[in-house]
Amino acid sequence: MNSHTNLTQFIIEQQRANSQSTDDLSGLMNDIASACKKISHLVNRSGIIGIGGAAESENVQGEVQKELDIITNDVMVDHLNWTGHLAAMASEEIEEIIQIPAHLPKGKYLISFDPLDGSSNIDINLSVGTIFSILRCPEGTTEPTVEDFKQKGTEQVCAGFCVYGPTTMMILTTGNGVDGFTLDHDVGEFILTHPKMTIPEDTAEFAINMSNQRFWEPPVQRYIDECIKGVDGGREKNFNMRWVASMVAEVYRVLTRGGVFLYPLDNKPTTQGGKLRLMYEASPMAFIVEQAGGVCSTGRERILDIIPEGVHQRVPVILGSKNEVERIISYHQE
Ligand code: AHM
Ligand code: MG
Repeated sequence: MNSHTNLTQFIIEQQRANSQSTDDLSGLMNDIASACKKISHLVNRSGIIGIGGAAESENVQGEVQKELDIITNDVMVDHLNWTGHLAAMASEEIEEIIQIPAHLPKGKYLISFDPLDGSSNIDINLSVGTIFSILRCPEGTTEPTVEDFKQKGTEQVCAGFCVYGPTTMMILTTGNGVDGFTLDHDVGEFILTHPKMTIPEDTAEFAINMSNQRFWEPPVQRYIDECIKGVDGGREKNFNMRWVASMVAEVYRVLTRGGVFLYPLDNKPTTQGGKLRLMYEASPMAFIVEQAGGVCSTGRERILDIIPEGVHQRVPVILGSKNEVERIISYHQE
């Protein structure tokens, strides 16, 4: 492949190389790419067309929605519900499963998505993104329920995210490595610019919301304390810190230059089990991170091995460069 391979060509070539892959999955990935192009356009023009503010509603998590949370959710639904590739959808913004309207054909896949992750960053012009995870709908199921979505992350057939930053980028995996595409706005195509992305095994950069420090558990307290002390605290190097408060931007950074990203369990939302959502944040990111050679864990178990309890379930997330994440896991085991 040359550097001008576009996403459609890439998907078709992957499908030809993989007997498991089908026209349906290729079609669905193209539908998602179309939705993300539309969202990129809306995010870019949100200030001009006056859709960058808060909405007068809360989502299922009780979080205040932004106008763009609602609009981008509608874009995803409108692009995905009529093409015949999906049996049902789940969105961060909607409490119930989203069914395919009865008059439209149904397909063999289920999708979970966060239409606009990091939307608290919209009004300060920082990166936001769309995250998605695709599962097979159990065979013979014509009316999917929440139960059909409760599959381990290892069952994902495709996961990806689009980050709307200085450039719009789509990052994808179908279990055959991780590839990155840049949106060429002039021609409206995603171009393969970052083939076979890999996460360096070592890093000297961590990302965590330090304002939660007093709420963390001892293993995370210990790890971050050691990073901050650097060579003066027993580590062989000094560490740098980043926190964008936008998971898509953080995972993209980890994919390009390594690092660890933590949104750990803390004693603030212990009853919720963490902040980030399993099905449409942690699980797709875990698939991508593992496919790029990294590790993704709650500290106590591999994210991809969790059997979901519900579509909006929250989990602690620790992901990134292998050797650092394994160190954090070992602190949880001591
Ligand atoms: P959201 O889906 O409501 O945008 O929340 C998820 C985001 C993540 O992108 C990010 O890692 C985290 O929330 C930031 O949280 P905090 O503001 O507590 O630092
Ligand atoms: Mg989110």
